[in-house]
Amino acid sequence: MATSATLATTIASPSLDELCINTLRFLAVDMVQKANSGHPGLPMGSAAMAYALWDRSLKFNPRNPHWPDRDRFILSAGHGCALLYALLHVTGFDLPLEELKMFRQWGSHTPGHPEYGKTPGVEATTGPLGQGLANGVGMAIAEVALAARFNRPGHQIVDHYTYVLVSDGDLEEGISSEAGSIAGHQHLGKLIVLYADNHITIEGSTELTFTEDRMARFAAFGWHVQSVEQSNDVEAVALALKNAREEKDRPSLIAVRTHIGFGSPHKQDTAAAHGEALGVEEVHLTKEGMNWPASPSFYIPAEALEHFRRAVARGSAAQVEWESRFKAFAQEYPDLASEFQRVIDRRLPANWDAGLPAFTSADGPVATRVASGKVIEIIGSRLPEMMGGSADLGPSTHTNIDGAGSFEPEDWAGRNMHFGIRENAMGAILNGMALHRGLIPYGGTFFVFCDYMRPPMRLAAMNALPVIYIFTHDSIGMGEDGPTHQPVEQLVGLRSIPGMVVFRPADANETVAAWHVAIGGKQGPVALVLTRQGLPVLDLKSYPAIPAGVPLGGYILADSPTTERPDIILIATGSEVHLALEGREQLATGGVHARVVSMPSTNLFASQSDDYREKILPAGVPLLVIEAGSPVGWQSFVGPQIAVIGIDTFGSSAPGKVLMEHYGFTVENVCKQAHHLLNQLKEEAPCVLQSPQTMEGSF
Ligand SMILES: Cc1ncc(C[n+]2csc(CCOP(=O)(O)OP(=O)(O)O)c2C)c(N)n1
Repeated sequence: MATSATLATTIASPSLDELCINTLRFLAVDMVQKANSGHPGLPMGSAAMAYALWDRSLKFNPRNPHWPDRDRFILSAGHGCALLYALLHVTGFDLPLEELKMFRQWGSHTPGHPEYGKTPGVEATTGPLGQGLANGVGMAIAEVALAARFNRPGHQIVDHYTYVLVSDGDLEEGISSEAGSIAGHQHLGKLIVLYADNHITIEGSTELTFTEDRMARFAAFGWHVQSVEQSNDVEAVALALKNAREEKDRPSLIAVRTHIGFGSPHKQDTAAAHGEALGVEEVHLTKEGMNWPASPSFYIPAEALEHFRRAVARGSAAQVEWESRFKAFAQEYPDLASEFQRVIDRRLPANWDAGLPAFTSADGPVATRVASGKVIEIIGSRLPEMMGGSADLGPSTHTNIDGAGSFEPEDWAGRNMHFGIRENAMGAILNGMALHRGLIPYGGTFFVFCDYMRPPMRLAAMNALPVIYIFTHDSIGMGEDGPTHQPVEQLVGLRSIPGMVVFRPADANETVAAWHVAIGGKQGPVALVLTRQGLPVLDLKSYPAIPAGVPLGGYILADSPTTERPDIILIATGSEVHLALEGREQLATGGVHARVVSMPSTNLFASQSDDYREKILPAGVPLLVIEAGSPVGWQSFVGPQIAVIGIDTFGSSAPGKVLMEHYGFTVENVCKQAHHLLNQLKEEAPCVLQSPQTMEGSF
C-alpha cells in the first residue's frame, strides 16, 4: 500500500532561502519579459521546490555536467525552462548571465524549451508534455541496470537518483500512465517526481478537465505518494524528498501545492500567468510586492549568488569522492572498470561484428524479422550494453536476446525488457536509457504501431540518440490482419523525420548489413523495417555489392546486362526488390535493359555525394519505383521521369500474397508499367506519378 502523508508546513524558511528563491523567480520573470515570450508562471510557482531539490539534495557538478554518477534532473514541464536556465546559471554551469538575457533568441543557449546538447546541464529535450517523465523512467531503468551489472559488494559505483519535475499537463498525458505503470511495476525506488500541483492549465482551472485523484492513481501504480501543502516551505519539500529517497522499493510522487505566477498581484493562480510575459507594469508590481528591486533587471543579490555557487565546491567534492571510489573499484576489478568506461563512452569493443551471419540462398526463404533476430542473438551476446525488448510482441518482432534474462522488478540484471503494450512510453524510455549512457537501447513493435511512438522517435532524431527500432510486419504483405495492421503511410512518415535513418532491407543479408550500420554508425536513431513473410535470400556470391551498398542507402544490385546506360532503372525496397529482379529478367527477354537499384535507406542515399547518386541513377534514365507503401516522396527524390508502383489507399484483409497481387505488386505489372513509362516518354508525355490505383488494369 502506498503511503500518503501530508507534511508539516510550519517551519519558516530562512531568509537566505527566500532570497535565493526570489532570485530564481525574478530571473525567470525578467527572461520572459525581455523576450516578450515564454512561461513565467510555472517558474514563479515552482522556484521554491526546485530550490529545495537543487540546494538540499541534488548531486551534480556544474563544472562537469557529464560526470557519470550525477543525479539526473529532468524538467518534464519544459515550458518552464526559464527556471532551469536560472538554476543552471546561478549554480555555476557554463551558462553566463548574457545567455539568460538572450532567452529564446537566435543562436542562444537558452532556447524556448530545454534542448539536450544545447545547454550544459540540460539532461533531456522536453516540451512535448509527458515525454520527460517517461525519459526519467528510462534513466532510472538505466541506473538500476548498470548498478546490477557493475556494482560489487563494497563498491557502489552506480548509485544515483533520477528526479523529474512535472506539471498537470505531464500527468494528463496518457504517456504518464504508461510510464508510471512501468515504473511502479519495476519498483524503481530511485525515481522521484515532483509535481507542480498548481490547479491551472492553459484553458483555466484543472476543474475543467483533470479531477481524478492523482495521488490515488499513482498509489495504484505502486508509487509512494506524498503531498506538500505549502510550496514555499523549503524544509517541508526537503523532508518529502528525504522520505522519498528513504523509500527504496517504490518510485515517489511528491505533489506540491504550488501557485502559478506566485507573487503576481493580478495573475497569480490564473491561466494568464501561464504562457506570456507578465507585462512591464505587472513585473514592477510583483517585484514591489516581494521587496525586490525594480531595477536592474536580472538582479542577483551577492549573498544569493555566493550561496548558490557553493554547488561548485559541493559538486566537485562529490565527483572526487566518486572517483576515489571508482579507483578502488578499478583496482579490485580492472576489467569491469574499463568495461564501465567503455560503455559510458559509447565505444564498441574490437571485433564486435566478427562472425555476423552470411545467409545463402539455401537458407531461404527467410523473413527479415527472423534474420534480425539472429543478428540480435549474436551481437546481443557480444555487447552486454544492448538492452531492449518489445511492446508485448517479442515472439513476433524477434527482439529477444537468448540467455540474457528478463529485466524484472528487483532482478535488474536481465536485458530483455517487457514494455507491455505501451509504445509511447517505450519510445521515451528508450530515449531516457540512451540519454543516461551505458546502454544501447532498442525496442520493437508492428510497424503500423510506430505511430503510437512517433513523439519520442521525433525527439530521438532531434537529439541524435542511438536508439534502434525494430518494426516488423512492414507492409500489406503481412496479410490477414487487415488494413488496421497494414502500414501504408508509415514509411514516408518516418523518412520525413530529419535525422531518422530508416532501413527496409530486401533480404536476410541486407538485414545484417543494416544492423551493422545501426550499431556501428554514429548517426542517431535507426529504424529497421522488416517483413513478417519469408523472402528469398540474395546470396552474397551472386550479389557481392550488398555489404558495401547497404550503408550507402542505395546501390546497384543487378545491372543492365548489355548496355552501359540502362533503358530503365527499377528502384525497389524490401520485399519488392525481388519483384524488380524478376522484372529485370523478363524485360530483358523483350529487349529492355533494366538496372535494379536496391534502396534500403532513402535517407542514407540522399546523403551521398552527387557523383555517387549520379552513378547509381544517371540523369535522364527513366525510373520505376516499386514499394508496397505510399508513393509520396519518391518523385521529388528521384526526378521527373518516374513512375511508382505504390499504395495510396489502406490495405485490406486477405493473405499477403493475394494482397500483393491485387495491389499490383507482380512481375507482370512491373514489366507492364516499365513499358508504359518508356512508351510515354517516347511520346514525350508529361512526367507521371502513378500508383496501381491510377494504373489501367492494375487490379
Ligand atoms: C504534448 C503537448 N501538448 C500540448 C502542449 C502545449 N502546452 C504547453 S503547456 C500546456 C499545459 C499547461 O498546463 P500545466 O501543465 O499545468 O502547466 P502550467 O500551467 O502549470 O505552467 C500545454 C497544453 C505541449 N507542450 N505538449
